[in-house]
Amino acid sequence: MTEKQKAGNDAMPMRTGAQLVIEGLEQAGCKVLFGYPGGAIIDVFHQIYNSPMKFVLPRHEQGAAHMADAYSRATGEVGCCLVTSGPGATNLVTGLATASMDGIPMVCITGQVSTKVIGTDAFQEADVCGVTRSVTKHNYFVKDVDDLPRIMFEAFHIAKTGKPGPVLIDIPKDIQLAKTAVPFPKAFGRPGYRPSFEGHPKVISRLAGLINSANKPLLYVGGGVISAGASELLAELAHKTQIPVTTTLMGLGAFPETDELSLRMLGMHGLIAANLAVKYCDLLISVGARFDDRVTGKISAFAPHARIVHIDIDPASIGKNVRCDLPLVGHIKPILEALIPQVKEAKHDAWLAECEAWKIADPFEYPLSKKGFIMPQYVMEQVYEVSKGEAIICTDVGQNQMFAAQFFKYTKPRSLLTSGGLGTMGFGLPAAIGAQFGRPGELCVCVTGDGGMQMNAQEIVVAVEHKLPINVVIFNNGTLGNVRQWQDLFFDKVHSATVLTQNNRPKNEQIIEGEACERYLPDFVLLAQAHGAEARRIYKIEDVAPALEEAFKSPKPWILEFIVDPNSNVMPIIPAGKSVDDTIRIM
Ligand SMILES: Cc1ncc(C[n+]2csc(CCOP(=O)(O)OP(=O)(O)O)c2C)c(N)n1
Repeated sequence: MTEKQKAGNDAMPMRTGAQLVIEGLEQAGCKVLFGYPGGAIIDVFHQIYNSPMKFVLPRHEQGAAHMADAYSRATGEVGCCLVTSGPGATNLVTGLATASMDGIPMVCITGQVSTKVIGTDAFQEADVCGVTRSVTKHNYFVKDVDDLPRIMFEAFHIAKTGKPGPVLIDIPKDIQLAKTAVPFPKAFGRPGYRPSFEGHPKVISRLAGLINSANKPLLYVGGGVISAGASELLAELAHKTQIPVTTTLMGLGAFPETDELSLRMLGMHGLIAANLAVKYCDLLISVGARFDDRVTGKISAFAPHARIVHIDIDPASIGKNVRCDLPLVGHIKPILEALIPQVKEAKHDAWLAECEAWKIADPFEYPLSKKGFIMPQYVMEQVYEVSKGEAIICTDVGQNQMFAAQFFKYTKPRSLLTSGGLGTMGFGLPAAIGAQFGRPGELCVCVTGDGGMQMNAQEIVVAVEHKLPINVVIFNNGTLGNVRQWQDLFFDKVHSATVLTQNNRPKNEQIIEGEACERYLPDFVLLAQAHGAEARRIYKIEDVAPALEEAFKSPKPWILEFIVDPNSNVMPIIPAGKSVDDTIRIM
């Protein structure tokens, strides 16, 4: 039976492709749609007008992608966006790559020029499927309107099952105008796509045996635990077996950092205790993490005494970077449900005492500013204190991201939204907006740098338009701090292209003595006010907490620009490709 015959049986009314896009989004449960219009998608936008979905107009398609991505990270639902052909679609690329690297489910719809002019270099034509192939989990080019109901349905299924990721649907204009009576399918019908769900029972039993006989076991937890909704089960496993837990940047919040078993974040800027635990453990159980280079450093020195177990939904990630003694492919939830009854209650007192001693010896710490500046780490500690640890922290990329990871203790999943894999500067502000749409009423804080803030600053107005009470904390250190730090450490202190300003500080304050007076940064307070947001610049340590208190209480969007020590560094650091033995501590 053809699709058209099926349609006849179900007696569906004729609908245009444009109507089907909106219907498909609604049926899939999309509540907030982020997008930007244009000629090749105008027919779909015409249909939005009467839809119950909330539509948000970011001021750049990159903003739309990050908002939809963060909406998904904050809620666990699929993030959706809708843009036009050509530049509208190519502007999505960074957002798609960001979501793809971190396994975030999204459905993005792009308009395309009409099928009859494809390949003629028509106005605003771009090979969007070609361009986005490697940064999406899957993409579709719709050639026949009859296929559209199935494609809309499948896209959501593919985005959120297996290892989640972004799916793109490219729809030519004539297909948006064409009509069909084909109904939406009721079930997914592609036999070739069957991500494994239950882990293999024999492998789960072998893992239980390894856990029961280990002396120095360690749980190494990634963002997969959060996307699987398996945090509670993970805590149950850790508590029953008394296994310490370290998380990746993406895994922060999967296990409470306030728990005695927590060794907090591992890796390049992780807690030394976590990296030492990896070095000395005899069983490393990776749950939903992918052994990326920021975690492993020198691979030959990574967990040298341990059997390595890798639990992941994505078979392609097993053994990709690091040898694996026991692979366990499947959804983390059913795997942990099957594993927990098979493991014995244990104590590991000596091992935990060893870990505790490392924690006490080397906590995350920072020096006081030599010139009396505010330290960015102090601001982050105050964000934690003033919010009482109850906030959704959305970061940019750079030192600010690492300070947010080190000086805020994450206790709940989906409380740190950050671009872990791609490391996308400009993610923080649109992410805070997307997250606030997903979780209205919760305190939402964007932590960013003076460089990253300039990458998507146009989105401030979206927070103003929608009266979102987001708070933006800018660390103004006058440099692209993270790169400047590497230049200081590894490039003879030559600050090539990393200095944004020499002085953003009041002339009458002692702390600027001897500094030049040029400013190549916007005045962030004026910039925020120009967009209609509340804003304030903070120079003094004693003003940090009151400024945060005022902003956090306010129902309006607030931009706080903290003038921080230009020389502050993220410590400790394991230089790229090195091991914990090469850790550099305080500088
Ligand atoms: C889009 C993008 N371009 C370049 C980089 C490389 N990069 C990583 S951190 C960094 C500096 C960030 O500076 P800033 O936003 O001021 O934050 P800070 O490190 O000072 O906290 C740069 C340029 C990146 N991560 N993303």
